[in-house]
Amino acid sequence: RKLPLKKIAHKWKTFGVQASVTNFSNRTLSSDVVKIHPEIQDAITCNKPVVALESTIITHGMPYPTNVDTAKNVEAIIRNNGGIPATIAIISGKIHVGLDESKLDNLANQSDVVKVSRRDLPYVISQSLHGGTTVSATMLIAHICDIPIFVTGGVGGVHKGGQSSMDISADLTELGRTPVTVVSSGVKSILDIGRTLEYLETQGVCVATYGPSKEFPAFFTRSSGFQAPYNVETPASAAKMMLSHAKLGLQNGMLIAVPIPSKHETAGQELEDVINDAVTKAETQGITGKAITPFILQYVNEQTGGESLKANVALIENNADVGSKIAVELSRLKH
Ligand code: PSU
Ligand code: MN
Repeated sequence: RKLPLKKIAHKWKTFGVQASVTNFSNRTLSSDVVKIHPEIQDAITCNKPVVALESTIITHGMPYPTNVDTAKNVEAIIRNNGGIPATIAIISGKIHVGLDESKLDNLANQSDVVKVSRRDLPYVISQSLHGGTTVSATMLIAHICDIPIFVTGGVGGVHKGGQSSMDISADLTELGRTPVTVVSSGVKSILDIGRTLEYLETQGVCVATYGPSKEFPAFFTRSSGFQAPYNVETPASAAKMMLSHAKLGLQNGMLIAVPIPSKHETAGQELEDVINDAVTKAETQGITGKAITPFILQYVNEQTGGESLKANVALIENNADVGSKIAVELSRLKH
């Protein structure tokens, strides 16, 4: 079975988006590689407000069962706002777009699962492995399926010392080459936030905070000391930006940074100390590459007695609320 790409292309054409059309008409996806849930397939074809969700957050970002509970809550929040959630993961070498409860449960409780960014896709699929998709892989898959918006907690960035280690998350180059809007709470202070914003500028990524301030959020905290170039105050204004982006046929992504709700903010020197500690521990234990982010997340959660995990859950749920409202507005603008 082939995806009805012609239909999708037609939708975009009526909308004046030539670049996407070219992209899609050249692509044939067999259900061999990608399995799109019928509800989501229908929603995409009808321009309903589909919201993509990543799965590394489930497989490597949070412990069981908080991971699966959060994944389900996030889906419920999106549905409540009139959106259709599309959680993306790899199960036995097949990309699934939309997971039912039992698949979600299995994935969340699975130890044999690869953290999959763009570069890992060919291997994991060919070897029939399970994979939790990071921001980069999820963006790529969302784009292939014509889902323009994607909600998560935090994106990867330039790691501290990245100017010499060259540890720069593939999320940033993905934002530079894949036209999907990512809604996140910025990047954590485990990363070099200033350099991350510089890198995004180089990649031509439009970055806007959500709310009254341009202060770029630092995941657990509402402020990082760095400013985003823009801010959007409503879902409608974020959706308008997405529409302009689509009309221009821009082939890179956008980042909308939503600060954690004030009542869940775990600001403070204590948290900063724990994070710095985690970065040092990772170094002395020789943890490198893709293992660094999960290691630090786990360490910080343990050291804060679960406080950071609570904040993590709260901000993702809030991002799902904001992201689905943007998706609903976008779908309105398209009709
Ligand atoms: N930040 C979080 N939680 C996460 C991640 C980042 O607070 O789970 C995950 C996301 O999937 C992101 C990935 O795309 O880590 C980035 O990993 P790396 O730094 O190895 O590129
Ligand atoms: Mn890395």
